[in-house]
Amino acid sequence: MTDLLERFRAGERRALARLLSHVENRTPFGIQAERELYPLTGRAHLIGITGPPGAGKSTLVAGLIREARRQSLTVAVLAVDPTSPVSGGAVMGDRIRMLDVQSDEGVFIRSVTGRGRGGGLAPALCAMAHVLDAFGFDLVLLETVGAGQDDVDVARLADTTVLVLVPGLGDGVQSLKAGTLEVADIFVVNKADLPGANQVVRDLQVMQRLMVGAAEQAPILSTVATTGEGIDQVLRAILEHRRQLESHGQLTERTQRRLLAEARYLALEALADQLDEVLETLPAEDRASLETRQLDPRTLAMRLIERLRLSFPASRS
Ligand SMILES: Nc1nc2c(ncn2[C@@H]2O[C@H](COP(=O)(O)OP(=O)(O)OP(=O)(O)O)[C@@H](O)[C@H]2O)c(=O)[nH]1
Ligand SMILES: [Mg+2]
Repeated sequence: MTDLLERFRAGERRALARLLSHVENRTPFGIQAERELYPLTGRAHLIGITGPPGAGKSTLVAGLIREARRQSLTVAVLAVDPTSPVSGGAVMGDRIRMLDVQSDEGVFIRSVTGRGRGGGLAPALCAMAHVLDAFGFDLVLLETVGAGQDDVDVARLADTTVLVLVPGLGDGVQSLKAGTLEVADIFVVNKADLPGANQVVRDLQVMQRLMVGAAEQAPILSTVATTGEGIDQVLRAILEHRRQLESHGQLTERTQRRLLAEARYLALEALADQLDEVLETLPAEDRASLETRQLDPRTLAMRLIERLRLSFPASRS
């Protein structure tokens, strides 16, 4: 196993792939490796690409890879592929086949499924992003479908978050879930070749006047991801966003916030697991007293907290 870490440090891609699996599945070795590699992280630019199913995120990511390579930047991608094919979007692999990157050492792509993994998606993605960062990639792109709360949170785990919107979103921009717009550092209106794209841009401009925070000033860019139109501007805006954070002294604060959010996720997961264990061994009298109204749920909740054994598990399955 130490051999695997050595080969990873030597830049061997097969070692990277295997280590990612360990980290994704949270094997004891993966958890140990994460800790050992952590001091090597902090150099990569983490970029979240989020948006509704089928918005063209993967196509945009493929375009960003091409553009980044043109500038000699190395790129790793973690793509959370949809577990059901409802979106009509192709999986990352299909998009990437359009690129000629199979033999390019500067590109690494990994699909992450929502299933068959211990723990939530966000902490797994964070851990995998750390590994890619430690390996030395300049850019680490996280593609997630912005539909659930989990994904909004994933977006917060990046240095720069790009929200991809398209014409024809039902009621338009207004119908997006609360909190979705606020995570954006950059808005991309993709499928600008389709009717209604200009309306989405105008709607965003109107919304921005009502917003406070980063999204208030986020650039709004139009793209046709399938032809590559406008993608160079998206990459420029992404790189510029991080430069701005840096020059205004906000990068440190943002990074701290991001890493704290990651620690919070992990702590919450460990607590939830232990809570479930405590609940499993709950005395039958307690269940009965709840039902006979002698014990109220809040009082029981306090007792449950008292019974948590507050320690962190070595691994999780
Ligand atoms: N007309 C048009 N179609 C596009 C554009 N970009 C992407 N598409 C098409 O939209 C469909 C979905 O593209 P994907 O890149 O797979 O979208 P996605 O957001 O990654 O989808 P999920 O990962 O499933 O949420 C594909 O058929 C693309 O060819 C565009 O700019 N214009
Ligand atoms: Mg996709």
